[in-house]
Amino acid sequence: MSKQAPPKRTTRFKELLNSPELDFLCEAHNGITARIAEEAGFNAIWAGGLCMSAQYGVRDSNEASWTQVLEMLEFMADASSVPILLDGDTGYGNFNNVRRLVAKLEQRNIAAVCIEDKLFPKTNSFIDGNKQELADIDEFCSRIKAGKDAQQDDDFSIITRVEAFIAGWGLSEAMKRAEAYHEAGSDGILIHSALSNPSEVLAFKKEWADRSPVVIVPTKYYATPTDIFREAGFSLAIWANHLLRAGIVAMRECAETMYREQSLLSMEDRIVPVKEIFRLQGASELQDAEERYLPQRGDADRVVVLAASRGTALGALTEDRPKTMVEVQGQSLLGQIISTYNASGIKNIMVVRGYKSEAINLQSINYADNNDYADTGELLSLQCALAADVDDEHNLYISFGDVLFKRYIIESLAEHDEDFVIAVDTNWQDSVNRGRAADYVSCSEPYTRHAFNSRVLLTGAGEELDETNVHGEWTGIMRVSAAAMPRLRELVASMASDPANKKAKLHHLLAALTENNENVRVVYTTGHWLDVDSIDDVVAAGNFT
Ligand code: SPV
Ligand code: MG
Repeated sequence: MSKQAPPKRTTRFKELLNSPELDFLCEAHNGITARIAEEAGFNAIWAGGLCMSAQYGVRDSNEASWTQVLEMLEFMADASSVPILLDGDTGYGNFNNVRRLVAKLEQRNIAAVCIEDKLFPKTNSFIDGNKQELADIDEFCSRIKAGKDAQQDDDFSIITRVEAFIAGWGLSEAMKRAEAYHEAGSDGILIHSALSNPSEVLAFKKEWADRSPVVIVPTKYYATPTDIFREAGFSLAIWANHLLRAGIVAMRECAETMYREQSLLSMEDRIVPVKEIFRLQGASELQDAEERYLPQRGDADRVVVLAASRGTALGALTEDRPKTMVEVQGQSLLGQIISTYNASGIKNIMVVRGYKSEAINLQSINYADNNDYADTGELLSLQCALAADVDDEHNLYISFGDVLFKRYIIESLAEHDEDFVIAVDTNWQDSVNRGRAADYVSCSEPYTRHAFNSRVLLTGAGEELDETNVHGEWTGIMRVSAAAMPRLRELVASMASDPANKKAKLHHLLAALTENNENVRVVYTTGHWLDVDSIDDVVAAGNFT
């Protein structure tokens, strides 16, 4: 079924104007106030000249050009979906200016315009109103006719504003003018008054009866009960400047408080959070669109770096800091690991701390603490991270805090969009020759040139694998797809619940994955990484560039 488009804004405004019920327009003067007015429930917006000029910091005397007004209207129409009635002042000139104005308003999705029977440049009605000169009736009628002739959309409305009372004239002048404007094609009369009671507008409405809809702006006679307007049969009441006036109170109080207190503290609970600004701007729509349209890059990936252990073999170097904070070439191992991930576009990093956790204090990364680090192994540290902030919506890289590697390794893992991918060094004999503990692995195929193209899978892992079965040494770097995260989480939890696994290492996890029939894809590399286990390794790390 095709979605039915809502009626046009021009049509909705015309209906509001012509309906027998009293309806209300709220002032707005920019995009965000238009949205606030609409969210409050108003069915239409008054783009008032007073407030639009004030938000530009100028007077309501046509100091802002009409194209500057138009520019702001475009933002208001984009930020809202209700009809907007522009306060078009005098029409910014003669008949010719009005017809161009109407054409431009239609292009900007503005539903209606109100023009007042004064001369350009106008002055606000509440500044020496009775000194203001009214337009010649015939000349003003030519503005109305030209505007009506210019409109392309039959439902666009032109309201004409009678300023006779403002300028000190009586009811008969107001009636004479309203009659002429009605005759010229006006869709409704806005009868304005500067009195603090509604006597003028009520007298006019009584005399005018229902010849056409009548609109009022009760700024000065604000104390009049709304039912009086309703009973008199007015069509629309405009609350013409109240968002701006409310904003001035709030902004002034905020500015004065911050200035006086030289602190933000006491204001924070009295203002909206920044995320409310984002909501009003529609930020979430952009985030959704980014997911739809932008290629999903590494910034959607996350990293857990396991760095809870001390690294006793490094002796005095780790007396006051864990191994991961030992500096090589002026930067800690952890700092170098983070830089490598960052260089691949991955910035969402969590470090699991344990020994001397306070010494790991790098900025802009998340932390999980394994307080039982002395009695637990890598598997339980990983579980700490999974229980903390690591979600199941991103791919996850797992790294050790003492393994340096080249960006190339991350990128080669990222090329394989399988659930589990590990980087395996073909040069495993080196560790055997040096008699060091290493995470040996056996694979479905040994490394050959041919294996470069085939899908090699992990078949076993451990420190004690039979040499005849060994095909490589795991670098400690692993990538888990977002889809596989719930399975990883479940496996880690079930292993961790067995007290026998308290000190389990990640090669135990690799072995368990294969036993669970998970396909763990092996990417063979040669070199490009360094496991810092001894003082010699620290020296070697100094040459690792
Ligand atoms: C406006 O809001 O700009 C108006 C109404 O024209 S008044 O300020 O009362 O003239
Ligand atoms: Mg105005």
